[in-house]
Amino acid sequence: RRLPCRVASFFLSNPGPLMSRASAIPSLVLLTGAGISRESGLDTFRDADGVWSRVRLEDVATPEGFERDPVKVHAFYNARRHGLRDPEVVPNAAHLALARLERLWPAEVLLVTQNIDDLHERAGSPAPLHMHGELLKARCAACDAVLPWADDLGLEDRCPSCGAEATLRPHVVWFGEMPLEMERIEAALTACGVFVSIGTSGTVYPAAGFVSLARRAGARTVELNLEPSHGASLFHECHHGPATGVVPAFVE
Ligand code: BV8
Repeated sequence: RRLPCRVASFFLSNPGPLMSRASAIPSLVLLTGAGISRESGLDTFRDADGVWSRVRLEDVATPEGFERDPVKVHAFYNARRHGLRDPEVVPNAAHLALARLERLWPAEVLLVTQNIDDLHERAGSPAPLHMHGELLKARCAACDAVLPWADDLGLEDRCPSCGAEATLRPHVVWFGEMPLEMERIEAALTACGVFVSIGTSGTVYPAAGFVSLARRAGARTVELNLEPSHGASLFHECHHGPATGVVPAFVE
């Protein structure tokens, strides 16, 4: 099995911990953000035309906002769910390139995404780790069951798992809530050989701190983004441009 030449030459020119480590821990950790889905037609958050230019995150992406006005939050996520089902919204060349890499090296690559869309899955990624949750899933606040968000599911509906009433919420990590699977992510970051951050502004923690964690542990760190992120100076290597250009170029 050969690593795609760009990635293989990267590993070979940076032997570091990766080449000396025969471990089950992923050698390559990928982190994606909203920028990777931009060319598929989904808005980013902090670009001029981004999600937070139209609605206050405090109102729709915090537990307090949900407490204050669950109908408004429900409408916000329903609109994004419907947007995701637009036939024009399909995985792009960047999603597909990462899926190819994962298929080539299933045990070596961990894909962590801040995104709550399903474009990595639809591109063929076997098991993206959605650290901020998933738009197409609901969670019961009473029994923690996670279930598909069927179109007709309403906040007043009973939980299909425990029967509790009006306990359903989006299975999404809001500000002030702990991202999912952090222990697994941190274990991979402190043992990987290469960390690649793709399409994220480096604004939101703890994801924005992953590059420092990986670098301190000896990994090579790479940023692939439209423009320098807030953390660009922390990376060993940066390639700036649209994801559909820089990601396949890096992977191939
Ligand atoms: C937590 C909901 C603690 C889902 C989101 C220090 C340490 C720890 C926490 C904090 C800290 N400082 C502050 C905090 C609190 C807070 C935070 O980080 N605030 C920020 C605003 C300062 N963090 C939290 O609250 C997190 N929780 O820390 O919990 C805790 C501890 C113990 C117990 C309990 C709790 C929770 C964070 C998750 C919040 N949820 N969203 C949803 O609705 O989607 S965050 C939101 O931002 C999205 O999830 C999004 O994924 C995420 C990151 O944004 P990006 O993906 O980077 O998108 P952005 O628009 O910013 O940038 C896009 C980039 O793409 C740009 O750079 C652009 O140039 C580029 N681009 C554009 N087009 C393209 C492109 N690139 C390539 N090609 C293109 N075509």
